[in-house]
Amino acid sequence: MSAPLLSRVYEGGAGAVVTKSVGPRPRMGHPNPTVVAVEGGLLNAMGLPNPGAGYFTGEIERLKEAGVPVVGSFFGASVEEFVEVARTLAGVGVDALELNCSCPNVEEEMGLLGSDPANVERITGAVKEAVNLPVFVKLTPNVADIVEIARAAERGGADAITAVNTLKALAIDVDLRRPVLSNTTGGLSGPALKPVALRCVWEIAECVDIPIIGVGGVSGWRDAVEFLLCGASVVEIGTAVMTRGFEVFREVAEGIRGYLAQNGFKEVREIVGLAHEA
Ligand code: RRO
Repeated sequence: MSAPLLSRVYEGGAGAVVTKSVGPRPRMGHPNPTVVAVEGGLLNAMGLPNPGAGYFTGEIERLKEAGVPVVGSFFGASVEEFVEVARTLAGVGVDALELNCSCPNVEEEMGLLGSDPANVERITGAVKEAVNLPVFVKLTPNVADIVEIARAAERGGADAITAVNTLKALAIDVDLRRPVLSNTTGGLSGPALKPVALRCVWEIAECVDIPIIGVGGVSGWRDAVEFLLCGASVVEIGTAVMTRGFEVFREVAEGIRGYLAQNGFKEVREIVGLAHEA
């Protein structure tokens, strides 16, 4: 997303914006079709298209000039690449970094770095050492035990866990008798992902002490409150921007405020994790 689009997210009521993930070099991404609507959400196999961190810095500078809090999402294929991109983004003043080791659409090229706890700990540790910024580690739900990965990120020094990236999935075209996406599989986002994401946040909240950023199928304030009650301190919204427009951020923020007031709470933090209490 470009600076003008991300500015509209901020003007729509978001507290901060998260960029599309950038890597060390420009990438075309996968050939079309890369996105398809499915029941309950979207399947994407974008394949990490991005202009490269060097080019993207201009977009971040424009956002910072406009006073927008920016979380720079980034990826690499090795520890060295993660560190290189983190340094580049830190150099142009992002407020925090989201370390994306969980894209489901580039496994053949990069493997799924985020499904190996040792990798996650090593990459997180190296990035934390290289930059003086909060680092959020975004996890994949495509693992048997997400808690093991969350613990590894915490050991590596992560300041928060972002849970979760998309769920690996497939759509078939019955007329073509082929998978719809050129990449065959894609990542499922939107309402269909929400129960999986909530379960992940729930499990992580029981086992780690750092804050959790909930993401996956938030399209209204009730969804956001569900994530907060499960243990998330903040939520991110992605797919709902396509269905609800940029106003979704203000609607969700106002809805949370209304829920707190009606139920006698003053601050969001009072309801974080409340569903775990007996
Ligand atoms: O670009 C993508 O294919 C992509 C990424 Br980087 C990601 O983190 N999650 C996703 O569903 N798609």
